[in-house]
Amino acid sequence: MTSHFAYLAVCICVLGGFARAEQASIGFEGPHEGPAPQEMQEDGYRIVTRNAMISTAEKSGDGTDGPTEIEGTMGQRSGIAILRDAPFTFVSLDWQSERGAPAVQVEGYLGDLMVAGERYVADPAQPGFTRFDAGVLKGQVVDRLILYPQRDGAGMGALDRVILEDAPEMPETS
Ligand SMILES: [Ca+2]
Repeated sequence: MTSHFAYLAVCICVLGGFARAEQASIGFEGPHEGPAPQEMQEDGYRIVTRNAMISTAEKSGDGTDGPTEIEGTMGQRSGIAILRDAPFTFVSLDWQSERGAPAVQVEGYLGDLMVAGERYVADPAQPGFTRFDAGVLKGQVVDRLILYPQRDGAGMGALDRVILEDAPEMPETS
């Protein structure tokens, strides 16, 4: 019996070593309605916020990864940083218009270097969240992502379900 268990353990380790890069979905779940905590944790990532608000199902939350969503603070420049020591890539985010055609700016960094940035605009005619796939940031290895969700007189948006993936062991040098 013991040897069988040992064999099984070896198989699991080998399979784990060849497993596909794992994805995480950041859903901003846990905090209560109101100002977002300055720092929170989810799926092994640190989330650091500035001027951000949590909206829950009790109010307007209708998120795509759990009922809670995150938004900017009305009329202020808001920032949401998602980071961890192990590098990762940005896959997609869900963004919706609550008024107007709000933009969310996404910037990816590796160390002090900004790798790339892109901007998504939610269509006011589209009800609910729209999934926006990474464009120039697709496949780019980063260790920090900073999101700037718009919420002002010109456009109000809500953010949820930020999908991140483990970076490949050997980054491509194309
Ligand atoms: Ca959520």
